[in-house]
Amino acid sequence: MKATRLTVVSNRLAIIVDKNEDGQWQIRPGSGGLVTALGPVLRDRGGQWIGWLGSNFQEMLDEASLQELLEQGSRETGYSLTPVHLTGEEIEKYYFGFSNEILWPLFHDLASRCNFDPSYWRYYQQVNDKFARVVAENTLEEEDYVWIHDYQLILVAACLEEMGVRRRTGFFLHIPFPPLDGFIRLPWRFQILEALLRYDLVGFQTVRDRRNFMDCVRMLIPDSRVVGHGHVARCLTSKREVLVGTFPISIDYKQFAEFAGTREVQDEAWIIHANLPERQLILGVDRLDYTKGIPLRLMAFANALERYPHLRRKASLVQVVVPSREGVPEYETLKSEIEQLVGKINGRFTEVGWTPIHYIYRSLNRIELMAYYRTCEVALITPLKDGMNLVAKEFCACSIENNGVLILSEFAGAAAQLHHGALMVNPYDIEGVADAIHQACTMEEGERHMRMEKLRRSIQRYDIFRWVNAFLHTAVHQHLDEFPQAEFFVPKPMPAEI
Ligand code: GDG
Repeated sequence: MKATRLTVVSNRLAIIVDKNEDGQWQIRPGSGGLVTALGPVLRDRGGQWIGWLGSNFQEMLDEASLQELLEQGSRETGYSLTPVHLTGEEIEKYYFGFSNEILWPLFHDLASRCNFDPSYWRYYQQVNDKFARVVAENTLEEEDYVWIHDYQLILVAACLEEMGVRRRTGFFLHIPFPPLDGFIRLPWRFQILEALLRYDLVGFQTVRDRRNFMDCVRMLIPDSRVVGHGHVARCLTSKREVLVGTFPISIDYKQFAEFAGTREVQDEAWIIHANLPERQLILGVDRLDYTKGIPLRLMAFANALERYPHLRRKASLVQVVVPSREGVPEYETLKSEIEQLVGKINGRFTEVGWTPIHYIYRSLNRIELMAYYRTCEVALITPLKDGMNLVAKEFCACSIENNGVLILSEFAGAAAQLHHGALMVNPYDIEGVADAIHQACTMEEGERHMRMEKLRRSIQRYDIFRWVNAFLHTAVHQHLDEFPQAEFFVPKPMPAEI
């Protein structure tokens, strides 16, 4: 039977609720990789997005006002917004604890940063169960395809099954899946693996992630077998059969390329270059996170200025750091480390009329971000590990004159697709990255064009719609177009005891 509605479930809803300058509550679009990717997919499709609002709004807003804001959000986004309310303690232990102090570092191969606090697990189970109950209340077996996203919600299908609720479910992991010798350290390794095997389809960003997952299943789940090759394989266990696929996520290429060509972006781009004249601009854009490799990147830029003095006055790094997980001590330490490095490097190299690093610590609005993509000659994207990295793809989509150069870490998921046109680097190799910076800044126009054309063609071909269609086709033999537009429905309020 065909599914007639797509229900997306993720930790956060794709919107931010906060107060405007006049102290009035407002609703506005969120940011981050998941929102960029899934917004265009659900837009105007009458689907549903279930997620946490990002703060404890029940205590600040009455139910009717919140409902009104969500309905306004639904009208603006084109899909229904169904909130899951979390308590302060749940946010602390499920979100900051289990998700971000255990799964996030472990899955990014940084096990030494994990805090395996045993109390976190119970909250992870409790919140996943809460999400499952909201899913059960707001979906129907025949109508909905329930697509669950990312590491915070691995247990949802298992919770639904334990509640005796049958739904068609798929799971997509946006972050990497670690190799066996990393994963095996997780005290809850069997529970996590078995929970992933309760979905009908599990999707990963890259072949490497899927291979890591299969290795773990083979080693840790007795009597399991993997059958088939290609981008989707079947994983057979004594209890069930699960499809396991590779689906590299992408962006709405057309929207980025068109927006980059608009007058407003062009004007903003002109202002940036007019204020930083006669130099090449190298761009870094990252959420504040230790996986993004920002300190090593700054050291690589300093190394380039040291070893290639002709780059001085001729190149500046614009490093945008978007605040993330504020208040977490580890992230505060990282912020200080970055700021000290920026100060040190600028102190060492600045000359009259030239500052080597322009450091921006805030979220840019869409026009500003597009203008930086459009106008910067080089993008320097050097995560230590990344599920995909959409910034790399966005930069290329916005390089509409085909003259940008992409420097990309071998450890970003995007490397598998973009390695033909990008300058590939090992982010731990400071001199290697410095050499790539020099190569990018001195590259002939012909080579820039040739490389960027290749990159843009590939991203245009494998855009976000191709990603969603590949996933849905594997899951329910349907394309996105086959999910008919529907009227919004009003989600049921959560029962008070949840
Ligand atoms: C996770 C995985 C995977 C950035 N600065 C601003 C801003 N952004 C937007 C970008 C981009 C998104 O945030 C960042 O996406 P990434 O993919 O680079 O990274 P994560 O947020 O860590 O995403 C990642 C992704 O999920 C999708 O599967 O690729 O590997 O870690 O879209 O445009 N947006 C605005 N202002 C900014 O200053 N408005």
